[in-house]
Amino acid sequence: MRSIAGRQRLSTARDVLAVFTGLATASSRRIGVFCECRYKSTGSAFPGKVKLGDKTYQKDSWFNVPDSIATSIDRQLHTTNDHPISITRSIVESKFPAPAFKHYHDFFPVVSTHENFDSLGFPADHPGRSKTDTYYVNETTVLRTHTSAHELEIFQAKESDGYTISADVYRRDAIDKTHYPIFHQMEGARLWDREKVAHGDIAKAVWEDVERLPKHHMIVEDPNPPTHPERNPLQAGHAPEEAAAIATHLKRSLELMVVEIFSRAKAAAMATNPNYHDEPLKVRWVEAYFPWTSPSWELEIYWQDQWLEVLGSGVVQQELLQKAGVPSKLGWAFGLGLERIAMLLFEIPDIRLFWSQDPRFLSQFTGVSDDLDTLKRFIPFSKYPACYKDVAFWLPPASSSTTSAAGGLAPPQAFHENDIMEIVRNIGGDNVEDVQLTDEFTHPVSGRRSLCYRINYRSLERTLTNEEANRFHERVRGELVKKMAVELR
Ligand code: FA5
Ligand code: MG
Repeated sequence: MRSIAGRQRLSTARDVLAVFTGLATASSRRIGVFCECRYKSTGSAFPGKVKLGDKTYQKDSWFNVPDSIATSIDRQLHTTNDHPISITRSIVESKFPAPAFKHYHDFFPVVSTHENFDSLGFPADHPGRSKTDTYYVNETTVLRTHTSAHELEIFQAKESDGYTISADVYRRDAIDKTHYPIFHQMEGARLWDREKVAHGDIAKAVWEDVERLPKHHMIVEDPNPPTHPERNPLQAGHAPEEAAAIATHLKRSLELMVVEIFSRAKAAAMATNPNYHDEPLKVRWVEAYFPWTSPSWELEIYWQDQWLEVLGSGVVQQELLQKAGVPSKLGWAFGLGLERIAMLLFEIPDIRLFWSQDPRFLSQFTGVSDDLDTLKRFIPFSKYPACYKDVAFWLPPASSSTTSAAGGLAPPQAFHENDIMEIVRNIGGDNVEDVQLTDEFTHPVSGRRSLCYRINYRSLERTLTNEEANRFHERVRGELVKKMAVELR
């Protein structure tokens, strides 16, 4: 496991990949080096230009955006009428109402490394910057990996006390039912100005706003102290009662959002089954770390037998607000995964479904954008058979250490599991449900490592024949040899 050094615990092994844990390690630096020299994307070859949306960019040797990603930029699911991502966005936005909150939807996904990383205080060697985790257009231009890329400019614009931004974001990531290389986030923030609140008393002003928020009866596990000197420090310049008030406002606001989602989910379930009996909700706050917030937390919800992380959040670093030219303001920010919330709301079992153009999927949401009260739970149209195929290989001697979604570490030329994920995605597309490491082994004499991955080929829309799955699998095996120099076993 990549060391998380007590800063953050992770709900699922996959979330260890979360690139924003802020813990740069020696290994992660090496991952970047490995990828630069060893891994080539299947996107159009460098040099030249690439068209993304309606803009054209100069590529360089950093370019690693596959065609399947480039061509999905135009989809904009978060603003597509009657799409479950857009419906979920509207419901979440309704809990952050105007005039305190302004809602932004149309920030373009190609941003500078300064916006995505530097402006937020990501260290130069942060793993999130590596080509194994991020899609680069060129050395200084990326597909944003999170909506926080726009925090600085919105704070600078000073258009409102609070805002939400919803947008498509891009990450090279694991393949499973809750991770997808394009997904949608909603960022939110709320600031208070020392120069505008009565007597400069931020804590009092925030507590008054907390009192104005509705109460709820959801049970939330939150054993965390408001701040912790090592794990979740109070910022210099913040009084403990200010941080505590801001944290309470942040957590209550987000809990009310969760209550809204689950009330709507329950109403939808009862509309089809009046005897529907829901399980008690399990929700918890856990300490986290982001370079631009402190203290920080993530919110997790127990779903389908595991803790699902739905958002990251915290008290905004004063340094960021100073950079934005608003040093007298203090407040909170969060970023949530809209797919994860939509999966809870509609009971959508697999994240790939959001990209489906199948009328059996899309027609289930017709009319809901105009009347959210007509929302119904998703009814799966079919479950087609799984087709499991294994691929086992020796890593090349120089990269017999791995680093992976689940951590792991890495002398020179480690390979990264995300490179495998991308090869599989580029070949199998949405016909791949899941890719899991099932076995690993180090030869006692040679020290070489062998890995075995199990790929589940399963379409959401039809039964794949064994021949089709075999064809995908043969190509995957070939590309692993060609691009990663593995020796198949
Ligand atoms: C962030 O992206 C931070 N920008 C959130 C933040 C904003 C923190 C503002 C503080 C202040 P994280 O990497 O944990 O954090 O992602 C946020 C959420 O995006 C996750 O909780 C999860 O719900 C969702 N998410 C992350 N990766 C994926 C993925 N591959 N597929 C679908 N959803 C994902
Ligand atoms: Mg996270």
